[in-house]
Amino acid sequence: MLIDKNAIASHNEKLLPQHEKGFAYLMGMQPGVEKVIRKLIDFQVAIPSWALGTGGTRFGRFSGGGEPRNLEEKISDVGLLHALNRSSGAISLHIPWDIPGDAAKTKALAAQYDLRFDAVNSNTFQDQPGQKHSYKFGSLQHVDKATRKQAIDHNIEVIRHGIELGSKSLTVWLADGSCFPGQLNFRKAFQNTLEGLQEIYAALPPDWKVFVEYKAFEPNFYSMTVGDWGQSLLYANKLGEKAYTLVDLGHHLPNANIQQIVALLLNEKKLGGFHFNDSKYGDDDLTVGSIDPYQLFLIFNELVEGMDARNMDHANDLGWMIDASHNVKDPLEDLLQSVEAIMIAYAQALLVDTGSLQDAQQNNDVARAQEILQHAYRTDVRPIVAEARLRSGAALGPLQLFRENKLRDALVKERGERTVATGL
Ligand code: LRH
Ligand code: MN
Ligand code: MN
Repeated sequence: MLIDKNAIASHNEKLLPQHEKGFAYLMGMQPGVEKVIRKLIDFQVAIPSWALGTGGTRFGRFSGGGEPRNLEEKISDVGLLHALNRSSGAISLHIPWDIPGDAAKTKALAAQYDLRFDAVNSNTFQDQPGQKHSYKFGSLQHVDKATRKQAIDHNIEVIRHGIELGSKSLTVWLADGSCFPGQLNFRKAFQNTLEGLQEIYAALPPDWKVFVEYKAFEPNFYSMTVGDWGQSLLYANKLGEKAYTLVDLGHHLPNANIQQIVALLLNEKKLGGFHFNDSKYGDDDLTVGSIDPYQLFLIFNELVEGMDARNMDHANDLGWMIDASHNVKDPLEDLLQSVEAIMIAYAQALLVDTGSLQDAQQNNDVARAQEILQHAYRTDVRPIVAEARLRSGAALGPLQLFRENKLRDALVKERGERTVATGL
């Protein structure tokens, strides 16, 4: 491990006087802070194994140094993040980008860093070397039965890996769709996809969930076979109670009201989980909260309100994951920023005066409703988030500590200048 408890303790000691001032001020201003801290400590966000290296676009990729060269090193990177913030206690694998050779050993290694395995992800959007049938024209939707079967078998294989690692969910994202009018019979594509998903569903262990992730466009630009939350919900409803919709924040058309989608899916008991990121144009996969932190807060506001109304456990009843790509930033720094942004939005949502908001809504007092929401949003909750970290043994300033202790330099020294992690 690149960072030990002593390094974290001496970093915290240095920052403590300043932190205590900010925290004491907030405690004096805001009721209910202790409850928020307890919830923040429990809340964990999974890190995707494919986001630990530099991402690229189709125009280029500019790798940084010290990227993890294999799954063991990826686990070690997530372990480092978790040691710094104690909020990244899970890793999500994309198969076959990351295949555990020896599952028991991989699981034991993760446990050393206090990590568990979150959802496993299948990949039928790329052809792999030696693969018999191509996914050029789709996978589960394909006109050819043998290609569909290959995609189904792959998903079942991914479930098998997940079982060995202790995962409890499979995320299926399909690139299936069409690029031109006339290319596809929409009804047949839907039916084939549904039948494929049904076979995959039948292979799920009883305590597992399957998340059907939707996306409006890319790589197909005319139609996507799971293109929006309505289509995903159709599949999930037809599949059964272990099937849920997964919301990736970047997968909507511009200006979509994601918070309303979240509220309604929760109400239908069909919201499974999240892929957090931010975007300005499309599936930009930018740092969470970097473009529209207010939307992120409004999403969390719906989550907290809806989950509380259903007596759901915030930390465990939904799958929380980041799905981002880092083209110009250090991936580990970017991930620390994303987790921090999630914690801030969650803390702000927990501070919303729900009783007063309901009262304002009931009385059509629109201005007051806005004031109530924005009071929470404009509260600087960073000392609360930092206090939660302090109490769980993490760093008061994870990013600052990462830089001060030159942890990237240490990784470069260990792994080399030119390493390229698998992923997008
Ligand atoms: C598709 C997606 C999906 C994939 C990941 C690599 O855009 O969001 O979740 O599995 O990116
Ligand atoms: Mn995603
Ligand atoms: Mn995406």
